[in-house]
Amino acid sequence: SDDRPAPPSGAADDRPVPPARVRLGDVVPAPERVTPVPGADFVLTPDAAIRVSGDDARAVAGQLAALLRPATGYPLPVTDATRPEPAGGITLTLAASADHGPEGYRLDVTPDGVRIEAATPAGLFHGVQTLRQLLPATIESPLPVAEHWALPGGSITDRPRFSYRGAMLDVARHFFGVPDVLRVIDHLARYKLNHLHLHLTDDQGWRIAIDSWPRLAEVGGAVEVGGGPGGHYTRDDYRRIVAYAAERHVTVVPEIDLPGHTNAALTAYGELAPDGVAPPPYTGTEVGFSYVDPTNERTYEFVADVLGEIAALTPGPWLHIGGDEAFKVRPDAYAAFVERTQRVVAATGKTVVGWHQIAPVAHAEGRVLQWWGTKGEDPVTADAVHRGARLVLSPGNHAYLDMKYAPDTPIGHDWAGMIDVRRAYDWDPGTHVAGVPADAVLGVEAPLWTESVTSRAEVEFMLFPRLPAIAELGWSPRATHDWAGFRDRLAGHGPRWAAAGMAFHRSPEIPWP
Ligand code: TNX
Repeated sequence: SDDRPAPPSGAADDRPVPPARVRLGDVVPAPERVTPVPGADFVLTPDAAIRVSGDDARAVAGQLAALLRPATGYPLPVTDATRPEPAGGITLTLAASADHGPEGYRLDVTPDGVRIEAATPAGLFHGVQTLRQLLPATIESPLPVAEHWALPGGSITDRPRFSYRGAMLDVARHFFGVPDVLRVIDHLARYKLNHLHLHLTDDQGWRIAIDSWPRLAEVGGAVEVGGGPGGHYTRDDYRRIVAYAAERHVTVVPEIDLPGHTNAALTAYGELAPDGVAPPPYTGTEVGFSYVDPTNERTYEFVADVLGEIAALTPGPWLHIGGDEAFKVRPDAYAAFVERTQRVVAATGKTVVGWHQIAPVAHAEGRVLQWWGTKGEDPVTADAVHRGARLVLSPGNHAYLDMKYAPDTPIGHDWAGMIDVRRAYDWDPGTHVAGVPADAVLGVEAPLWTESVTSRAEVEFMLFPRLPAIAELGWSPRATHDWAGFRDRLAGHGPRWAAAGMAFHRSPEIPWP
């Protein structure tokens, strides 16, 4: 499709330089402000260096170099910006005085170079993701490509609309090993998402080692939906995940689902079951049948031990206690259990998060409800918000990445309807739930439940292209919201995903090149 001559990379010759192929406004999620300057393109050449000012910028510069080296084949040394250098490189500047907020940045492309400025490493990192999208799609290739590495001239200033932008991976229904999780973190980082919620426990599997209750992972982790071998993370596995996420400015939100969704735990410790008898392992996909006994003091020892260990392993501020679909627990017993568990979380120093089923119970300082409703109103949740709760929005009929795209999608659910890309994109987190003001909305999260999702390729197929739609709702100012524009910008990402070896759904709504 491109008939412009590509000069040999970096060769100095007299031919007119072809313009950049990507437009400055093609970025996903849409930046706050984009000011193109025609004729001011920059071309990355083999002699380019990445210059840093501010010590904490060095790590981000190293990440940028690692992103650009494979496809360009250029050495891209990271050097100090105070040393005189020939023009023609990329400069990353950390300036605490810069007014871009905790995650924002400014990016300037001129014929002399690219400059990114931010007040924080997270801001610089997000600027680097933008820079990456301004290069030709072949930048995603793991092997060197002969390419004209041009970026479009102009300036971008950018910052997020919401502070919480996330995705959830259910590693309980089907287990996904550490490399798969790290790859999902890479995908979040591309689209400036900053939270990974791990659904670590459910009826079909307990996926994290707990020292004080070793059978949870050993016994409860050894199954999954469909009867496969399951698996679990050791403490070191989990530490690797949270460290890898932190390097990419992603906070891990661990979920231990209580008091329901606990069949796997009960298979390991029958003493926690209402009848004191361990049930058989469960490999089906029904919900709502299991629960830990809320009237047994031993249950609260279990809760305190497990949440204490998870809190100690988790650097982020959140601890998610589930709370959904405990259909067999009477409402008063459920409320007492959740209120006590909220206090256990507070004692660990973390802030409690729960599915919006916990809305009716007493408020706990700072608590966050993850709302997965499918209607625009929910008086019980609105009331909890008026009592102080904040919301993360995961509307089932827009943000659930386990829903099918269309009736012929080979995997996925349909209880919340079909979710094509437009449905994922066309809603406003700021006004979605009646009676919930925008300032009570912490952000958005796209959950991927995995009853029918069994491999890394299937995870990617369900995430792409819908995850970027949710990412844009979380990041971009509402004024940029525009389906036609989004569809066109998103189209250019298909070749990027292909070059990166990612699976994705070729949604017919998107004009893929
Ligand atoms: C409901 S959403 C669930 C999950 C299922 C999901 C399937 C929520 C908090 N609970 O247990 O996996 O539906 O879409």
